[in-house]
Amino acid sequence: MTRLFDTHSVTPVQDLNGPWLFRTDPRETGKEDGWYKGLPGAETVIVPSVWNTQLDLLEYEGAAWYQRRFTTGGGCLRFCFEAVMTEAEVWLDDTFLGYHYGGFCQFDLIAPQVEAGSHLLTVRVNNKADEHGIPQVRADWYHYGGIPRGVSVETLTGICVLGNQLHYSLNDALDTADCHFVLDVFNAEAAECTSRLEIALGGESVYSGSVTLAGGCREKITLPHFTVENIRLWSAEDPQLYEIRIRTESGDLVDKTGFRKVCVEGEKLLLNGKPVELRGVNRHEEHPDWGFAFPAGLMKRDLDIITDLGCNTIRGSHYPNSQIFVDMLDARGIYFWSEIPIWGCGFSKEALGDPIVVERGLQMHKEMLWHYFNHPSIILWGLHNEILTDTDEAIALTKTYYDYVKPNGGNRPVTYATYIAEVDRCMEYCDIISINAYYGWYSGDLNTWNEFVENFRKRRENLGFGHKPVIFSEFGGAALYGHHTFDDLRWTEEYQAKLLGHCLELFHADPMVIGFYIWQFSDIRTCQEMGLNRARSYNNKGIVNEYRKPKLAYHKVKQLYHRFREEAEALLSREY
Ligand code: ADA
Repeated sequence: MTRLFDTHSVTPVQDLNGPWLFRTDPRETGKEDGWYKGLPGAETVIVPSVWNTQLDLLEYEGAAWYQRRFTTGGGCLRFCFEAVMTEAEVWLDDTFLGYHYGGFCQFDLIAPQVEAGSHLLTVRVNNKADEHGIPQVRADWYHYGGIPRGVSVETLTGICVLGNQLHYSLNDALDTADCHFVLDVFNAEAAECTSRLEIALGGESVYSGSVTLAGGCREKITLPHFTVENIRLWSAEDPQLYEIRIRTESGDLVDKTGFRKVCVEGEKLLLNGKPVELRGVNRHEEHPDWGFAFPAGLMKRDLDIITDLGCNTIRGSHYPNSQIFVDMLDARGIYFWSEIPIWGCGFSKEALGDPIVVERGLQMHKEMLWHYFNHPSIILWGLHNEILTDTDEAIALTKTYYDYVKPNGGNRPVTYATYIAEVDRCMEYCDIISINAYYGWYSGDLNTWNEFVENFRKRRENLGFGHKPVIFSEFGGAALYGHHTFDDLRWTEEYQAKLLGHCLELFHADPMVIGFYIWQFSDIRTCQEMGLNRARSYNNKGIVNEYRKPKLAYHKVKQLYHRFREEAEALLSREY
């Protein structure tokens, strides 16, 4: 697993990144022709990568195969895929190992008894959005296909811990936490096995016991509660992290977490008891040269830019981001909104009611919550984005997701982004109302914004949700990098800066609004289906272009975000 720290020092892990054989399968004959036994006419590519940045495959959507040899000392092997876009079918030699749907979450497949020697690992990938797909065919980003995040294989023996969640609740003084672990445990042996289990948190032993499991059994277990005192709180100003070290007799797992309390109270978002104004950007984990295979070095640079801008938060629009990216946010103290790729306009009413779609989305929420639970930087879970929230189908879907995410999300507020706030019927199922609106771009002008905010304030009261804080989760307009004017013409850098400046001043002055996420950090490639409003087939609403060169709006936002931060600090020092 590609993290900011080593996840194992005992369990043997082999990196499977690097050269793989690759070929497309436009006629989908590969399975029939047994390509998992050997890939005819293949070229060598480097994994992680996506194929839609390759010159000859820029627009290819469909099936493709990846294959590589590796050598093992034998035993029980766990193949870990950090992300495969979008569907993955995996073979080890000619044995089918398993299937995974959904492009942005990690998954693993276990082969219990593998002989020592050389083996063939094959992945058939399909990035063609099907009719029950998440995302749907029409999405405002490019459906890159490939293996954009890392692959590794672990050799497991005896009892192993494959994952963990540290659940906690802090006392009122925020200095003591009542904690317990939930572990994903597995017995790699064919016969029943018992192992000692030791856990240290922040260098202190917090659990010492044993686990017994039947042969080949994998299950989630909940360990007894324990108390941690003298908590070093995680916050944006002082992002204190605790290392988690889990040991069995034959394996280990290392993770990190942080303690902080995030909650909504009386129209405010409180972080460790203090009100926070979210000053953010929406960011796609995307780059024209790399697609979704976003290099970690560039993630760091994006964060340097975003920090320079004065942001304290990022919305991971519109899918779970790489674990290493969220590790960086934990380490730097930047708040994160994490969501799944249920992206608006593509979803008809029928699709929202389609049991396969509902189930796929629920599964994505389960995977996101399981794998990202320990990150202190994640302060908000997003259920979906811009769906038809005025329909019965959307109400049912939102309720299903809220009912799962709220109790299982580690005491975090839950939200979703609506684009029809005037008629939305799902607001019961969120703790914070998040609104996307594009006045001054797709419709209306700057003044429309002021009317809209006033009207929504009344609607919020009338609905009985006057206590729910509001985030403006998207707003903005496109500017072509380098396009300037003397007038307020759309598509110019001047107009974009003016529009964002207007919105930010309006939101910042409004007590109902606790945060704002500009659409968007950088220009991104999008699909042709998005039509003529997407010059260059890019969404050009970035305040930096796709190569991270700043537009005028960048400087405008920077000036405002730094001023807002100073004002917030001055207010806090008076109140606390
Ligand atoms: C929506 C959507 C974004 C983007 C934006 C736009 O709000 O959530 O992904 O498509 O509109 O640029 O129009």
